[in-house]
Amino acid sequence: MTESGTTVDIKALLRAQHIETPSWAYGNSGTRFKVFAQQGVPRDPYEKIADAAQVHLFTGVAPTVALHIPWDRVDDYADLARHAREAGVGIGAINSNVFQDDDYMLGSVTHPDARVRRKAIGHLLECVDIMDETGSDTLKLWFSDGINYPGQDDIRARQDRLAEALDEVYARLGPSQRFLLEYKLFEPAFYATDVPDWGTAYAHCLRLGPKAQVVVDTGHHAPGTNIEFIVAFLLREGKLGGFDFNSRFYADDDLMVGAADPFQLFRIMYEVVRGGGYSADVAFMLDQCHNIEPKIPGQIRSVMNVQEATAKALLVDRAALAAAQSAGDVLGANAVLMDAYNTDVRPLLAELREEMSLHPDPMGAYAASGYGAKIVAERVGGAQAGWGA
Ligand code: LRH
Ligand code: MN
Ligand code: MN
Repeated sequence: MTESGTTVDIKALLRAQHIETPSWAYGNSGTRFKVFAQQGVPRDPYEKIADAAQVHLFTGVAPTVALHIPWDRVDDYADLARHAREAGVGIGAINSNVFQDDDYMLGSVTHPDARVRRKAIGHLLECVDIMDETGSDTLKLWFSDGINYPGQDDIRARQDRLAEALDEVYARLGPSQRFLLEYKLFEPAFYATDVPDWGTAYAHCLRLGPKAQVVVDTGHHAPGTNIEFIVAFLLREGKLGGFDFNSRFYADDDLMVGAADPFQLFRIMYEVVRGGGYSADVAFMLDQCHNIEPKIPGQIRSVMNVQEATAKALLVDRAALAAAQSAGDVLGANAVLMDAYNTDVRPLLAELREEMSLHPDPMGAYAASGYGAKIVAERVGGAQAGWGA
C-alpha cells in the first residue's frame, strides 16, 4: 500500500496505460554500416499496422501506432485509419520527416534558402492534413538542422527561421491538435544543432502557447544527463508532451527501452507519476530500431519494460518518502525509492494480464501464436524501415 493507492488502484492505472509503438520499428533497419534484412517484415504501411496490432493483442496496452511521413505515405489515409481500427489499433502521432531529401543538406526550416524552407514547411503542413484525415491529434517535429563548422551559417538567424516555421505550423493546428518539438544534441549536425536541448525546445514552445510541447527522446542527450530532472521541470511547467523511449549506451542507439538502464527508466517514470504526468496528456511513445533482434517480440519486450518501470514507480510509498524527505533522512528517503525499484513486479503484471483476459506471458504467447511464421511465409520482399532506405 502506498499513498498513491492500493494494489487495486495501481492495477487500474497500469490497465489504462497507453504505450504507442512506431511503424518504423517493424521494418528492416540497421546502422550506416549494414542493414540486415529479416524475413517476413512488412511491405507497406498496412502491414506495419498489422504487426503493431499484434503487440497490442498480446500486451493490451499498445493501442496506437505512430506513422512517419513519407515512410508511411499512402494514397488514402482515411482508409489506412480504417484498416488500423479494424485491426484493433488507432493512428497515433504523425512524425514529420524533413531530413531525407537532398534539398535539406544545409537544413530544412532553418536553411538559408527561402525556397528550401518553403518546401520543408509545406511538408509539415501536409502532415497536419494527414492528422485531419487519420484523426491523429499529435504532430511530432524533429529537425536534423544544424551546422558542421563554425561560421558555416548564422546561428541566430537560424533561430529566427525556425521560429517563423513553427509559427506557421502552430497556426495551422486544429483546436484539438498539438505539436511536440523534439530536441537532439547532435547528429547529423556535429557542431551546432538548431534544437539541441530541452531549453531551446521549451523556449520556442513557451512563446507559441499551449498547443506546443516538448518531447523527450531518451537517447538524445549528452552522456550523464539527468533526464528525470528535465522531466520533472517540464511537467511542472505543463510543457512535457511525451516521450520517445529507447535505450542508449553511447549515442542515439535506439535500443530497446529499459535494456541499457532500467533504473533510469524507473527514475523517469517516478517523476512522471510524481508530477501528475501519468495522464492522457503525456504520450508514452517508443522510438526504436530492432537491427539484430526480431521486431515484433522486440516491441513486446519494450512495452513490458515500460510497464515494469511504471509499476515500480506507482509502488513508491510517497507518504513514507515525503516523511523521510522532510525529516532530512537522506538514507531513509533513498531506501523508500530503492524498495520500490527492487520489488519484483512481474507477478503483479502477470495477474493484471489475466484479469485483462490476456496471457500472463506475452513473449511466450506471441511465440506460440504462429504469427511470426505466417508473415515469413506470406510476405516476400519486405521493405526497409525508413532508416537506410
Ligand atoms: C531522430 C529521431 C526522430 C525521428 C526518429 C526516426 O533521431 O529520434 O524522432 O523521427 O529518430
Ligand atoms: Mn525520436
Ligand atoms: Mn533519435
